Amino acid sequence: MGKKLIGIVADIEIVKRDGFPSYQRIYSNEDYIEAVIQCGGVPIILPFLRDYSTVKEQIKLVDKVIITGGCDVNPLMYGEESEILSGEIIPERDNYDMMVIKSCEELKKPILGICRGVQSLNVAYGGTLYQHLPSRNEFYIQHNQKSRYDVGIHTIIMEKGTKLQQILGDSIIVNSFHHQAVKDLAPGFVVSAKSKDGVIEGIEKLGDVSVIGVQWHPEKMFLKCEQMKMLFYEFINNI
Ligand SMILES: [Mn+2]
Repeated sequence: MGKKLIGIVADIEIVKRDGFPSYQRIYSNEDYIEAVIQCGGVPIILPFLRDYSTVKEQIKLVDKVIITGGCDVNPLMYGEESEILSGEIIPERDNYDMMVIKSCEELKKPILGICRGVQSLNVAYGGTLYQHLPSRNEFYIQHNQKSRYDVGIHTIIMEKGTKLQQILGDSIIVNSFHHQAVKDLAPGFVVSAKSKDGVIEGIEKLGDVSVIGVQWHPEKMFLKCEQMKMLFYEFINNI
């Protein structure tokens, strides 16, 4: 068995520096790539495509897909208007994420959704999001952390019997760089982790093909945290 090919959804950067102002670049953060390499996979960056049949051909080339972090999912996609404190949306990324998820469903390819990735998964399968956690009094924990990216800031508790609990154990300290989160869970999914203020931090799809979403950024912690490394290792090699 050769190494698994892991598609990593790219993101778009609009250049603000001098040289080529407003020039658009497709890129991936290096930590996603490094996590895949160090956990035994072969990373392949997936640029946005606009046409579903082409996306499906693209996804046929990889074994599994990581849907990465990024800007907010367009609230119109779950039936809401953008609230004042909702963030930037990039329609090309929304369209692409949805087509990747549909392709993976049809081709039975596993997905690991990270941060925005878990939100895309939930919306793609019919769930909704909180548009801005600090607007709700019940969410008192710092989910958009002020500390360095590899610093764990809050606890999450795993639900018994979930894949996430098998990999990570009963609880773990995670970093947190999000102001949105899963609100109404998509049909066909279970919650696999929550923070102590009740924010959904992990979800997974019922069924044979592993579709797992996490709200934190394991790729920014895997060098220092063995459990985060195990999450990538198990996703790439075993589930
Ligand atoms: Mn969090």
